[in-house]
Amino acid sequence: MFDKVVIANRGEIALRILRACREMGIKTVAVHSTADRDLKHVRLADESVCIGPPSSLESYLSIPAIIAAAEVTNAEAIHPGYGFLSENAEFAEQVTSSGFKFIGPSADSIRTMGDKVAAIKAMKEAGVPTVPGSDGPIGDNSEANLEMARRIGYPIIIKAAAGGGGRGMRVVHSEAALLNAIQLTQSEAGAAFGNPTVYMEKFLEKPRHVEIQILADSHGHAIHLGERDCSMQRRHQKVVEEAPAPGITPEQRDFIGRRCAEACVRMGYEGAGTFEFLYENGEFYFIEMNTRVQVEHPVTEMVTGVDIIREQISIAAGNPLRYRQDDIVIRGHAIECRLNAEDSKTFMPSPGKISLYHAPGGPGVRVDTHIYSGYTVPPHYDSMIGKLITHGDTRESAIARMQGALSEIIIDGIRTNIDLQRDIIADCSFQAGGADIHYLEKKLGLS
Ligand code: MV4
Repeated sequence: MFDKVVIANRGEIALRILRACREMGIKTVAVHSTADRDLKHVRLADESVCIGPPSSLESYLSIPAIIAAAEVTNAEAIHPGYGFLSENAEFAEQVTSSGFKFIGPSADSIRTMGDKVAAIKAMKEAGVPTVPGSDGPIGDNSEANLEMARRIGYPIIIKAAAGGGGRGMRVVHSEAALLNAIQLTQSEAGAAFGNPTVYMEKFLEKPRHVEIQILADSHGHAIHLGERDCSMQRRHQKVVEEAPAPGITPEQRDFIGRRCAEACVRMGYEGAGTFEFLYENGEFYFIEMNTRVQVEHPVTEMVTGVDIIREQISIAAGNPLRYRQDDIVIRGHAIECRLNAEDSKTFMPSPGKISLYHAPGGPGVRVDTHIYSGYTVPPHYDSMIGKLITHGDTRESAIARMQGALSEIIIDGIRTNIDLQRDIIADCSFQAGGADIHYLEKKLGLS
């Protein structure tokens, strides 16, 4: 096992990684900006290195600063967390060529999945169901493009190959709008990503976002940990996630999960990963793969008992997976509410000093957060300040525990989205389960 790991991230995920390292007997190095000296994990880490000014570009996104921190502390491996450099193939490559282990998949895997056209091609070859579409980049033959859209059927969606996570897409409802939409999306993609390649898919109008968590080791073994439903979102930011996804049968889970695990083995994928699907009328359609650990990983941990961060580290150290597929049993139900330092109604960020924090607790309540009374939320980074996760034998029990936790929690001094979360968990459609990806935005538009 590694002797020492650099945690190349901040906030709650840095603390989560530190906790996994501590349990594994691994020493930790916290790297932080000048705005983050008071982060909880910086205090708890064995060592800390200030890597730059508040601006992410000069700190958490600075490849040389992070590699230098690994060098001066004699660390063996670097965990990128999520966001920042976690899906940057160049970073993975430089970490490796500098003699450190990148805790994540190979640079090649990251690069392939970053190209959505290449990712979809790999999935089709592996037998993972995809959205009917162009099955490759759109060319410059207008007649052929019109014919392709006609065959797929309107509405269609044009997506940038280098996009993802909601960036670089355009829905087209009629033939009259197609050619212009292709051109526009191409030039936007060229400007935003330096790659004008676009592709076409059937636009699914009321899908749910259901994703499969996988783990794959460096010995050709891969397993899936079931699915999460992340449909409750606003502007491509997830707000509430849960596992398992309401209404998914064990047979469906087994079928789609095994396809994903098999795809990992085929591609030589190593580490944790998430296959994102749109789910509509009982069918799964692959859209993207994430090659990092995700914010919402705790709901999967709560229903499987698998420590995903621990497995990431163990896999990177070259160990075989400690689980076979038959060892994985989905037990009960888990829900996660993201806690953001933002106004519950306007969604404006609300950094500042937390004058008072009282954590909720009790059976089946997990709080992943770095905040404490007296902590100041800096204005320079994402507004997520933590996650409230509840687990119960049934979905109803997980909901009841979430309502209890949301009524107990106190965060004073800044504005938070706790009122919004109370509202969502009490919502009839949320309670019924299975709301689609547009539900929350519609609800907010009305209220
Ligand atoms: C789609 C779609 C409907 N049909 N693709 C948005 C984020 C990116 N990951 C893919 N996205 C979508 N792709 C087809 N063929 C609808 C969305 C979409 C969406 C997907 C997941 C979660 C929230 C979403 C919000 C709006 C649109």
